[in-house]
Amino acid sequence: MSILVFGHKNPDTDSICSSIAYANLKRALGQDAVACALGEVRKEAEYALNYFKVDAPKLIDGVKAQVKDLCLDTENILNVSSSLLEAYNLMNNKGVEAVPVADEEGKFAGCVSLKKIAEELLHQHFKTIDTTITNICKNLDGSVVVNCSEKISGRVFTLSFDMETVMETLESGDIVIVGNRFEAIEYAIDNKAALIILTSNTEISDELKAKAENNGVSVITVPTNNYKTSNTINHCACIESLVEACDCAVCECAYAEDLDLCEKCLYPVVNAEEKVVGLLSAADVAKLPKKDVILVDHNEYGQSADGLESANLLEIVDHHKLGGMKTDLPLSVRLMPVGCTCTIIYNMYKENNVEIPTEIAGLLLSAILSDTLIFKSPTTTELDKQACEDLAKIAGVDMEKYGMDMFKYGTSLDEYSIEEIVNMDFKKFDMSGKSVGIGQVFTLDIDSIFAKQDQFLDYINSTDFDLLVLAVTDIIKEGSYLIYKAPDAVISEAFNVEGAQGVFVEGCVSRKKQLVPGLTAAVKNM
Ligand SMILES: [Mn+2]
Repeated sequence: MSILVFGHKNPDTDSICSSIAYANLKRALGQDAVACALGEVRKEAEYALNYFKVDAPKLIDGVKAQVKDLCLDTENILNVSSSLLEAYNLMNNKGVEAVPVADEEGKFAGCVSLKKIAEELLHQHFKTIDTTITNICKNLDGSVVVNCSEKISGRVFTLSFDMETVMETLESGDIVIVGNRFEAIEYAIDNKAALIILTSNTEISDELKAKAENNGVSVITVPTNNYKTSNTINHCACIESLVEACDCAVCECAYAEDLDLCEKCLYPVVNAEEKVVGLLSAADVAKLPKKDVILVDHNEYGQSADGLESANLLEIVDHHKLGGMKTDLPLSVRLMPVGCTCTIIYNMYKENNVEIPTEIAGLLLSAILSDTLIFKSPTTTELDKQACEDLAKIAGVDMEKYGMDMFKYGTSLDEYSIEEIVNMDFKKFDMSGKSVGIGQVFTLDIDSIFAKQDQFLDYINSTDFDLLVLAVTDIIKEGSYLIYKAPDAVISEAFNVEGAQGVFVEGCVSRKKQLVPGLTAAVKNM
C-alpha cells in the first residue's frame, strides 16, 4: 500500500500543494507515496493546479482501513454456472458451511449451503442435469474432443446394455456415458446426443469425430471408469438452482474495523455496481493492515483524517505549533517556524539533492505566496522569501503578478449575485435607535465590485435599514472599500475619511474592532 500524504481538513493552498510536492519528493527518493486531500480543492489552489497543469490530490474521507484494503480472495468467486463440487471444495478449503455465488453478470446472487448440496445429492432426483463442458472437464479431469455447446442440459444414460436396449431408450439431446463400445457411440452420434463422455480414456476415430461435429454432438474423454464417472457427473451440475437469497454482502467501502463477521461464513465483497469483487472471511479482517501516513501542514488530531489513531504515522512536516499527538513508534518530525510548509519542503528537496520539477516549483511558490500573503503576513521569514525567489525562477513566473492573479481568482465573487455578496457575512445592529446593517466580504477582485457599484447601491438603498455599510476588504492593501446607505458625513466622521461611495479606509479590516465602534460613535452624533 502507498504512503498517504495529506494536509489538514478543509485544505488551503499550502495543504494541497505541500501534499503533492512532498509525495513527489518521496517518490523521487524511491518510496511509494500518493498525495491526498481531506476536502475539496478551493478556488485559490485550483488556480495553481490549473496554471501548472497538475491533478488535484486524491480525495479521501479518512484513513481507517476499508474492506478493499484487505487482501481479498479474488480467485475463488463462484457463479451460478459453477458446479456443486467446486462449491463443496471451496467450503472445505475455507472451513465454512456456505459460499457466496455471483449471477451471470457478476452481481451477488445469494449463497449455496452445504445442507442444500447434501439434500440435492442424497435425494438423487437427477433424471436430467444442467451443467457445462467446463464443469465436467474440471471435475473429471477430462479433455474436450469435440465442443459443440458449452452449456449441457439433458437426461443422463450409462450405456451398458445391448444395442437393442440402447436403441429403445436413447433419444436426441441425451448425455451419454460410455466406454469403448464404438457401435453404441456411433448410434449416439447418429441420434444427436447432446454429449458423449468417453470413460477410461477411450479414443474415437477421426471419422467419428467429424461425424459428431457435423451432428452437433459434443465429446469429452475422461480417465475415470463408468462407475466413477456416473457418480461424479451429478457433482458437476450447476449450482444455480441451489442458490438461496442472502443479505451477507459487504461493501468494499465499509470500514474493516466496523465489521462483525461470523467465522463459519464466507462473505461476498461487492463494489458500487453490486458486482462481487472478492471473498472475505473473519480471518482476513484479523490481518487488517494499518495505513502508512505522512501529515503535512498540520499536526493535530482535530484537523486531521478520521481514524488517524489507527494509522501508522511515519512523518510530520509542518510550520504550526505542536498539537499534542501521540504515537506508538518513533517518527520523523520536521517542524520549522516559517511562513509555509512548502518552504520546509523546498529545503528538503535541496537537502536531498532532488531537482525540483517546474510544476512542483510552481505549486511550492503558490503555497508560500498564499500563506504569507505575498510576504505581507507577519509570519513571513527570510527563508520563505529566499525559497520564492528561487522557485519563481524555476517555475518561470513573475512572483508578484502571479500571486495577485491567484488571489484574485481565489477571492473572485463573480459567481454570486449582488444580494448574495451583501448578505454573505452580514450583521444587524441597533445604534442609538437606528437599524444598521454591516456586510463584509474579502476579495482582491475589487474592480469587478466597482464595475457594479450602481447595482450595489440600488440594492443597498432598497433595504429597510436606516444605515447599511458594505465593506469590501482587501487583505493585501490592508483596508476596506465602503459602499453605503448613509449620509456621507457619518462615514467621514466614523472612519476619518472624506465620505464618498467606494472610499478606501486604510487599516480597516475588522468589523468587530473597527467598523462597529466607528459607526456606533458617528450615528450617536447624527
Ligand atoms: Mn500552511
